Amino acid sequence: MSLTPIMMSDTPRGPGNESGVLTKTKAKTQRPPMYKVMLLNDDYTPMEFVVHVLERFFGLSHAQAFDIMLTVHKKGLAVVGVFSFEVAETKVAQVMDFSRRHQHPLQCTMEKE
Ligand code: TYC
Repeated sequence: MSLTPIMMSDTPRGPGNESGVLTKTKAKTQRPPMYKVMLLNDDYTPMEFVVHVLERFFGLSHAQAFDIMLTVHKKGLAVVGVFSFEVAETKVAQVMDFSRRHQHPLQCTMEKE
């Protein structure tokens, strides 16, 4: 017959638990960091091209795309969407590649939220 040691399995181990005060550990769930994808204004990219980019790569309606394009035109930049790192990186690369292939200087960047 073997003796099984009694474990206080709900009491956090390590220093600082000798007081007789019971403490609970809470496993905190971590949300992944999110990234804002932004479009920047310039003087050369045609408005219709920007609207097309917003429809094509961000799934926006024509009206939503037009509104965001106008915000960028007037304010200098706007957040187009918020995504995980990988998705944001892909959107930025797609916009930059598409713009360059059409010889427009449109800039798209990402920033941690
Ligand atoms: N300012 C540009 C023009 O007058 C239009 C434009 C809008 C360019 C948004 C870039 O991200 C942009 N043709």
